[in-house]
Amino acid sequence: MIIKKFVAKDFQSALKQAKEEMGRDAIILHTSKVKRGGIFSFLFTPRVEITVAIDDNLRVNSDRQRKPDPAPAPAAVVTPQQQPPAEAEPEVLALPSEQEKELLQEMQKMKSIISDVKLKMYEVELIKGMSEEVQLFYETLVNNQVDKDIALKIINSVETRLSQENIADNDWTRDLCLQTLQEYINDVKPINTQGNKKGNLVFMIGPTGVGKTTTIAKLAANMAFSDGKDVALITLDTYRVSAAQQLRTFAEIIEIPISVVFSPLDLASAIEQYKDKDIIFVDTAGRSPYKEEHMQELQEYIEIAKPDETILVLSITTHSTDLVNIFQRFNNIGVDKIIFTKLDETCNYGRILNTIYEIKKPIAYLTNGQNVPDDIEIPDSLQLAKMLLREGDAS
Ligand SMILES: Nc1nc2c(ncn2[C@@H]2O[C@H](COP(=O)(O)OP(=O)(O)OP(=O)(O)O)[C@@H](O)[C@H]2O)c(=O)[nH]1
Ligand SMILES: [Mg+2]
Repeated sequence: MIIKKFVAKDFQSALKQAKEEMGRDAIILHTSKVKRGGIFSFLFTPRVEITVAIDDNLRVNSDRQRKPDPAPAPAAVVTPQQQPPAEAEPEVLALPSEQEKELLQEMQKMKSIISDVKLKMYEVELIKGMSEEVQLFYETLVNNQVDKDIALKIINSVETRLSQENIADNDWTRDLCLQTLQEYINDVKPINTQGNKKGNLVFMIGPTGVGKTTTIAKLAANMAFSDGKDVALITLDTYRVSAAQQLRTFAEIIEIPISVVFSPLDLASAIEQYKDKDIIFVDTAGRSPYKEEHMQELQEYIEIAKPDETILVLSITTHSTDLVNIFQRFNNIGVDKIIFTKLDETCNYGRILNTIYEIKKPIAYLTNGQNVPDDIEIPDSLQLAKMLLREGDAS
């Protein structure tokens, strides 16, 4: 950040000097009138002082863009009495870093306010010509926490199709809305249990408490009982005694084998032991995506195991931007599919759309309650679209 003061006879001249010196992106921090001191001060009209700041990076850019200075104007002839006081050299001030930080924060706030206003103007401009039905549809999406820019894209596409087909029918509009929404959320890929391949290895990863272990229990029970598959479990969650015990007790009840693994080497031999099973679920300890050592450890296990599928479990109770951030961290290890859990705890299904729109990964399952094995389903894109229009729920 560079901060300078400019003094001139009036505001316009001071501003002109500042823009020439600092570039067009400079921001005025302060304006004041200054008087010369001394016994003859009454002879001089007050001058204007402006304090101007610019981000160093912006300055470099605007310096590059700036055209060469025009040739100086011929000097006016002045008598000694009219001689203005000598222009002070622009003074470079070093602000204390705390003040600088506050200033930057203020500038960032202003930037975000400006971009909100721009989005609002775009929003108003775009939807004002649309039919009432489509506007209502937009409001429903936004109330359902669909990000405004995504909702605008969707209604724009609905409106274009409506005008192409030239039909102003309410049912038709609704169907077109559902159809358009479905196109955004139609990538659904449950775990592949078809075919004769044995030893299908599925890793379940994700932050703490999102429902990884519960989801594995639901899937293992359904696959063993409803689909007649041969299932085995491996747990890497040895951090809490209760965690491994939770899955071990469950495995004993439904009579499927389980191994508790303490090292990457143990994992390799557990996988070898279960290579003839149809499917092997690996439960991992909830890990903070922001702790490098947690991610490295998980990566080590994944490199050894080379899973067929790595599924990231995300709770829909988490905010959309956090969901995307969490995905990005775990995706450094490699994520194939997503399971969204806890749909029973919110009606703001918009987070599913926001996340999928950003990360572009298939959804494997949705879970909507604590009951094992019932509260899990393969998503149906029409049902999801209806949920986004608040015409249905997750149960
Ligand atoms: N309401 C609701 N609760 C759920 C759902 N899935 C799991 N839970 C609950 O969430 C809590 C945590 O579930 P776990 O399966 O232990 O979560 P986890 O991801 O294995 O947790 P860690 O191993 O500690 O990281 C439990 O109380 C579960 O009953 C769901 O779909 N809806
Ligand atoms: Mg767990």
